[in-house]
Amino acid sequence: MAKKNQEGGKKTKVQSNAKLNLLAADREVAQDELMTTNQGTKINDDQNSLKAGDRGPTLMEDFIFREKMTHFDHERIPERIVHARGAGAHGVFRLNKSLAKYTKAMFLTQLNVDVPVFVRFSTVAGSRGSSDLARDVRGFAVKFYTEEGNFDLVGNNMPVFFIQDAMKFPDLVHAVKPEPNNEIPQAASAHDTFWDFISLMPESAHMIMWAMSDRAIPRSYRMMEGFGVHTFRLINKNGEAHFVKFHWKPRLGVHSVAWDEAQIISGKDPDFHRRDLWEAIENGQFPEWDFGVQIIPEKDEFKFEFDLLDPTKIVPEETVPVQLIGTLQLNRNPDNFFAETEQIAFHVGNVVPGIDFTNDPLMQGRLFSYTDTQLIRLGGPNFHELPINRPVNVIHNNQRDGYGRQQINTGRVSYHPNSLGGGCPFQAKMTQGGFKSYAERIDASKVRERSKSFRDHFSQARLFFHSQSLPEKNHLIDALRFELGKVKTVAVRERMVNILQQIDTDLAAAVAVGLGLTVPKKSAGQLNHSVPADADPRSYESIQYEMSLKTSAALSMANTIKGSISSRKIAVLAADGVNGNSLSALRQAIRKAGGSTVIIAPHLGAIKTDGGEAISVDESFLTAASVLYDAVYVPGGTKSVDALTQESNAIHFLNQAYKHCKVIAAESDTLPVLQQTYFAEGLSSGDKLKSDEGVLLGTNPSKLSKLFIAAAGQHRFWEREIPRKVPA
Ligand code: HDE
Repeated sequence: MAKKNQEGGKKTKVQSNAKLNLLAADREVAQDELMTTNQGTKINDDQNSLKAGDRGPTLMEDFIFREKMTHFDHERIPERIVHARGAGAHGVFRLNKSLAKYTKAMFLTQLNVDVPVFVRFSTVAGSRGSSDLARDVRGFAVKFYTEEGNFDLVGNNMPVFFIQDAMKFPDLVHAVKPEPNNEIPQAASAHDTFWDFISLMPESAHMIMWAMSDRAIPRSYRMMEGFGVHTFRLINKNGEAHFVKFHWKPRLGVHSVAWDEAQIISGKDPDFHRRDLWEAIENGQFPEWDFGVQIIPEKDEFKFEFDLLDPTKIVPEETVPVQLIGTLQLNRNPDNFFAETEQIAFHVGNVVPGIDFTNDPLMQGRLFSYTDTQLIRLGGPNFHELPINRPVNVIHNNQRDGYGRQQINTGRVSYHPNSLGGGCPFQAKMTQGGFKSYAERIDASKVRERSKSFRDHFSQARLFFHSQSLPEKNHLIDALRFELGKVKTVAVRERMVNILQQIDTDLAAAVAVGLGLTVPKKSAGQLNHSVPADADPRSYESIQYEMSLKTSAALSMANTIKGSISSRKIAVLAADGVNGNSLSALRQAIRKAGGSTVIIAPHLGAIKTDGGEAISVDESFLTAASVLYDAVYVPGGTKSVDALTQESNAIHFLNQAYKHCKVIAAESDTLPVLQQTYFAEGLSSGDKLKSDEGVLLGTNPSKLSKLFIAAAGQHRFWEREIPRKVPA
């Protein structure tokens, strides 16, 4: 098991190749094999069913046809009720700072051990075939196959949730899903039932800020943060507990697309995120995240202005810093989407010794829901035997039988205690790694209540809004105007404006203007709208705190990691006669910086450079669209410039890239092309585009490509939108 780490010379313990390559034994690789039925009978003709005469009826006895058709008829399983649309990948987790002081979990204490993981990213509301780019929360679920059993961190890309008690989850999901009479709209929260519910749930105010922010339209799964959301517990060897919040921090930073762009991508490439993850891994550009923890001693439980058990609250990073303790790398695509990504079954209750739960009422409900959902989705109690769900350690217990049982248990003993089976399997003592629940003391009356400490609904929503940059605030306001604009019931819009007013008056006013509403006067801590007759008034009176923290830098994507174009896709617009020297220098520079270029031309096949070299074309203007790329470069060359000037799709491409605040660089002889765009109309040679460092015009191609790469590393120039002159 122990092997020398070649690079560092350090001893690296690896969980054996067989374990890392989790599914190796179950992967079928067809190699010169003959076709058989599921019973092993070799098939001689897979083209024709058995008939009474070549023009006669098909015969019932055709077991080959019947087996094939029956299997096909049963190929679909129920999709997940939420998070149906997703994509996943295999990888490894490696710890670089031991948490032994806080937990006995081996995977959080043993350094340099490669723990296999499978990660599934998802949207929440849409069906399995819906677009990746819906405005939605993203699931970020990680299964750690540790030596002590599976630990599932079933998180999201947003650190809080809409509701505080699991009892409300079916209502939330019914409200956001397509409306049941006509099943419209697909994968969208912009409709009456969702906002009706939200407008009556002040506790969702904080989550709404996140869901209406650009976090809900990520550029890539690889550029999202992940959060465990709930407060968990870590338990150390001495049985001492600490509270913990889990975080994933993407090495590529947190980046998003524009809402208009997201909607176009949904049509041009609804698999955009799935494809992006797949291609990055195939290209060896393995996505990576740092794993972080916020640790809080038990004695500090009541030190905060909010309740640690309330899943609509964050613990600000300024209050409790995130310690980075390990890395996650995704490095292998699944072999089979269904067998792995579809059949993986996560469960918040899959924990290992050293990790335990808290009384967060949302978490408590999840502890029931996940197994329950797998039973119907995966057809019985043996879903843990599916290769993707099996732990890497061996399992022994007295559970038997059930649909689809794989394991062949031997012997006659399936009970405990027993003497006939020698007492096996034995219960594990704590010294042998047996799981023992944290003995939290509980002395309380049985009540259907929510703690008063859960009643502050707006102060963290305000903290989030105030922490956003100006472009981010504008996007959030636009998103609310869009979503509520799609709501037809005026009373619902009005109620939402009232909720927003509790968060921030300017925010409420800006949204109200877009909806043609006036903002009523604010009355402290009370919503101005009527609540349902049978409502519990306590849900509607919010105890208003002013958080001592006014802004948190960690909440704004403007402060994220920037500066690299690693794995970014650069569109190069070219035609016959393109300047071959500058094109090849550009491509080399971009490759060196970790990005890739896609040549987009008026036709597929190849184009000839001014020096006669044939360059193969990746996409035509018909198959490509500006929204699918991170930045655009237009190399010079007289003939190419002439052709692009005539190509209206090339002009549209540039206009759209500009609208979405992307970096555009053009060599100076391409001026006639730029002059056709709305943003550089009237530009004459020698002019510089005013006040926008994201649009570059240059005479010296090598200098220009350097400036271009540096600018593209900034991702977007959102400030471009601030004068609000960018057309819709
Ligand atoms: Fe889930 N959730 N959830 N959820 N959830 C499911 O489990 C549920 C919640 C999350 O890629 C379901 O296997 C309840 C919070 C992810 O397979 C279901 C409540 C968070 C995934 C379920 C919540 C999540 C799910 C549907 C409120 C972030 C996809 C299919 C009490 C911390 C995992 C399934 C994957 C999936 C129930 C709230 C994350 C029905 C009852 C909060 C990432 O069991």
